[in-house]
Amino acid sequence: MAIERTLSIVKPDAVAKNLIGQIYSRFEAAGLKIVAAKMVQLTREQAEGFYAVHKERPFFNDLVSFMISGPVMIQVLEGESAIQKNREIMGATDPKKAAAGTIRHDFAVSVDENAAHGSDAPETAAVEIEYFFGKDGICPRTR
Ligand code: RTP
Ligand code: MG
Repeated sequence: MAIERTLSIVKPDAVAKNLIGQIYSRFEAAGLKIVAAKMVQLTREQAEGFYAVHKERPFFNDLVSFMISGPVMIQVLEGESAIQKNREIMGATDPKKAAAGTIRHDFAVSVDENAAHGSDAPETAAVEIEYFFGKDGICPRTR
C-alpha cells in the first residue's frame, strides 16, 4: 500500500451543524493525517470550477448553490490508501444508501446535502489539492 493524499471538504450542511470536530475525529481515528486545512466561503466561480466535471449533469446548479450556501472546511488528508480510505469513511453519495457508521449515514439527510466531499482517484486528488492549496500549500508531516 502507498501513502497518498486526498482532498476532503466538510460541506456547508455539516459546518452549519457544528460537525467539523466530529468529522476530523473520524479521519484521525482512521490514521489519516491533516496536512493542510482552511475554512472558505466559496465563490460561485470556485464551486463551478471545482465540480466542472459535473457541469452537464441535471443537479449541477443545485450542487453549486449548495456549496456556496455557507462556509466549507477544506483539508488535505494523508495516509495509507488515503483516497479509498476517505471514501469508505464518508460512505455512499446518498446517505440513505450509506453504511451505518459512515459520515454520510450518521450526519447527512439527502444526496444533495451530504456532509462531505472526497477525491475519487489519484488523478482527481492531485488536481483538487492543487486547485485549493497550490503546489506548495501542504505542511510535511515528519512525525
Ligand atoms: P463528492 O464529489 O461531493 O465527494 O460526491 P461523490 O463523489 O460521492 O458523488 P459525485 O457523483 O461526484 O456527485 C457530486 C455531488 O453531486 C450531488 N449529486 N446529486 N441528485 C443526484 O442524483 C446527485 N448525484 C450526485 C451529490 O451531492 C454529490 O455529492
Ligand atoms: Mg465526486
